[in-house]
Amino acid sequence: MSEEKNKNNKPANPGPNSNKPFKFNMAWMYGLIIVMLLAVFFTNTNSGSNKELGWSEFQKYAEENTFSKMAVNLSDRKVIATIKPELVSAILGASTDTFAIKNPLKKAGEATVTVIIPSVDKFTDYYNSLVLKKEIDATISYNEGNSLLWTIAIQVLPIVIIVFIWIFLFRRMSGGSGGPFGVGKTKAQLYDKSSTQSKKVTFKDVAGLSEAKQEVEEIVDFLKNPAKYTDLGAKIPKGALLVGPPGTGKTLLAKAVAGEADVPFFSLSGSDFVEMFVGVGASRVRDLFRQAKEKAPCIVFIDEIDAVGRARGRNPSMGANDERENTLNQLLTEMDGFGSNSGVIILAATNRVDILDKALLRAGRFDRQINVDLPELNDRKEIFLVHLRDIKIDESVDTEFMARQTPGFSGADIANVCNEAALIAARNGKEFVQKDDFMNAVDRIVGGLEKKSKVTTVEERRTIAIHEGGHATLSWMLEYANPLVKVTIVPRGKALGAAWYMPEERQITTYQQLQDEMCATLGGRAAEELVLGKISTGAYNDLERVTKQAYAMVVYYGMSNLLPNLNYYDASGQDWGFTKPYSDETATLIDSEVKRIINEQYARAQAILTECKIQHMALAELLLEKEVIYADDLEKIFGKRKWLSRSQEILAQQGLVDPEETVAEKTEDSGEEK
Ligand code: NHX
Ligand code: ZN
Repeated sequence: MSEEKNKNNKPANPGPNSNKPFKFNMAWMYGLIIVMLLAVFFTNTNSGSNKELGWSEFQKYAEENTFSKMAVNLSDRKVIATIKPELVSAILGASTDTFAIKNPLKKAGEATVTVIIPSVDKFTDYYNSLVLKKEIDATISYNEGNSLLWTIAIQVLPIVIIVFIWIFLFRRMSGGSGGPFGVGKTKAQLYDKSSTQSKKVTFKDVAGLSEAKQEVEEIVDFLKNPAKYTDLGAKIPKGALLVGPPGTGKTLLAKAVAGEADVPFFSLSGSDFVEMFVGVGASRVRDLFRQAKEKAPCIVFIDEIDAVGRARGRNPSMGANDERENTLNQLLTEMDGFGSNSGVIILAATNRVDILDKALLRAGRFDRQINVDLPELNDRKEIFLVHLRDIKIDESVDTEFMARQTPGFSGADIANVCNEAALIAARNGKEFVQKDDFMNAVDRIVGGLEKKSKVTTVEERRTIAIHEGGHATLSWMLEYANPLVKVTIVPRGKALGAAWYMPEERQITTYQQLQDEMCATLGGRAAEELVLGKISTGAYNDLERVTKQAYAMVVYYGMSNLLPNLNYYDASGQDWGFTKPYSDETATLIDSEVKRIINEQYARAQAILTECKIQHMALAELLLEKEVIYADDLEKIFGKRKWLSRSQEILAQQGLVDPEETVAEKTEDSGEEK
């Protein structure tokens, strides 16, 4: 299949094998299989449709003068007797004609039976006595029994054929660049002017990513007028690495480069190099670069390059990744191998630069890294505008507001939100997609499907309300905790209830912020213990998050007093296995520090909850009654927040809390929404 594609792409360059007279391909394979099947079929029918008779049964027939010929097979004590045509149906129970059809190798009107005889001598005696006694007119013939030879041949032939094919495949694999069925050919997809690409992507289709776009525009300029750079003695870069989390538009950016530069564009994924055969990956790399050089100037885009580019193992005895390492070595050589002015620019995308082999990143290979980050507020607004182009919306939809509601969303997530909102609106039979469809879509994507019908007992509901009330109380009382948006005890996805926060979009986090966040996360479990005196399994997700955070604080951020300013991050992306970068004593210390941090925050959570017991219980009651409550309901219970400053400011700024608005109005509002 891939062979055909390649041919379509480059009719000027037939493969290296096409001028050989004998071309091994699928047709040959099918031919061989059919021949073998036929052989098996005929050998089977030959013996299968012959009736086999027992010795005494045969004697009975022979004495009735049934046979016209008897052929004695000397080697395997067998006689093949030909029945007189007029008696066939009596013995075989079928007319000669149908028998002849069944066995096309036999002449019409000729039917045989086979019999195993005690021995050739005995049979000869018996025949002679029959000829003497009764008047039978069967002729007898002896043959050397080529049937034995034939059987051997049948048994040996397939093996010979298999060996033949095996040798053939091996020769092709080690020798030519093709390999059997094009295994060693690159799987790269080529897009160029001739290929009927439905829609060309340009920079206009890429929303946000202004810095990355700028970098990439330079590459386009290299391709369009290389002379401008080479005249000054500059070398054209060989490759650029697009780095960023999934869904941020790395592939889109690469496509836009190709669209703008108007040059051929090879697109493939790092995993396309990987195959179970030895040497195939390297061979594919070679083939890719050969094709690219023919098409130069052009762009080669390798998506998910970490599949091949992962750092080579440190202990060679492992040997498990040999094949991938060969592929990587070939890639490294090829990138160095072609002159820098050959006009092949390699773009690669990955979300994990830290695990890539350092040799790949050195200057002369991927000499520039372009960061494609998660979109910030203004970028998200632009992305929303792009995706809303095809959606019928009414004036209630405010992109500014939605961009604020979706911190941490990638471009792909936003596309998903828009689509989901349209689906929700359509489900409700609306003519236009409205603001609350978008809000529901965001909730849906963050939290999963709402499950109003989930059966919960009264007691469970009380536990859930107290748990969520604990989170809410703490995040209200803690200065640096994320501002609360709403609290709900309606099950959604895996969760039975949730407190929704609006995370600040900050670049760095302080120790105090981490502490307060952990304290608020532990608030659910602490509330259960304080109020109910029983704890439940439900908090495991909270505990998991807190434990990971505390571990990161100790091991990555150097934030513990006993292990200050230390970082044990391992960049290779492999598990430490037996070789942790710290001693056993340090491991014990890490464990105890993690425990200490969590215990401190848990105690703090309990202290605050005891202090605010009245408000907490009021909150739980309100939750049980209304199921969903918003930030301003909390304000009614707690009064104005002590540190309005930070969090409330953000909420007001994001339009979630309007300080002017009266409480009564807002309550109506939220009642409407649910
Ligand atoms: C269970 N679910 O697994 C039941 C059905 C303690 C009132 N047996 O902490 O819903 O126990 O503050 C993402 C988000 C699993 C993934 C939440 C995976 C929750 C959630 C377990 C509330 N809110 N726990 C919480 C909860 C549960 C769970 C999750 C997840 C509960 C708690 C889930
Ligand atoms: Zn919780």
